[in-house]
Amino acid sequence: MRRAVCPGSYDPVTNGHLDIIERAAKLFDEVVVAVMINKSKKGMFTIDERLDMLREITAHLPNVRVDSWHGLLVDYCRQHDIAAIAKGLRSVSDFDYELQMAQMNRELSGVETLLMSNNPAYGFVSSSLVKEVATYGGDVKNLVPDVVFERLTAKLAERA
Ligand code: COD
Repeated sequence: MRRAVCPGSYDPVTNGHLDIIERAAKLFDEVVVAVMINKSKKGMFTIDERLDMLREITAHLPNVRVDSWHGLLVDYCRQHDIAAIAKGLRSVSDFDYELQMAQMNRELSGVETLLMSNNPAYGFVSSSLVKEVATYGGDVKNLVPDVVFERLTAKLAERA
């Protein structure tokens, strides 16, 4: 079975992420969307909230499952017999960092990285910009799945 992982912080998942997940699901028999836990980075959404949103928006993809992991991505790949990491590339600055991580992960474990060109419609979309724009009252409805928009709106209302 050909398995891939789509790793990320997903704080929160955006339409750009979803596009990459859907495309990876067409290429591999099984895709795991892995929320990588970084304890030194306090996110807006808890890990459970991120997982819930990811489960909801990938419910239409039968070969996609959602998980979380604390530690090295390559250790997750080893434990789950995953041979490839699938990611999206938005820009040259993404490329520099993604290439470095791809080479490190290959050196550590032999796991290959597939870098997919992003959908230009979402080239400017990142979780951090979505949060910043929404925090100051900007409209991000078209940039995130509906469930994320609802949760983001509720979270910001709670904080106000
Ligand atoms: N369009 C297309 N792709 C996108 C878009 C978009 N609009 N936005 C994001 N993406 C893709 C990018 O490929 C990105 O890599 C991925 O989605 C996840 O994005 P984020 O922002 O949710 O997550 P990041 O960038 O914080 O994730 C970094 C990781 C958590 C993947 C990385 O730090 C990691 O692997 N950490 C685990 C610890 C580890 O193994 N470290 C050593 C690495 S060599």
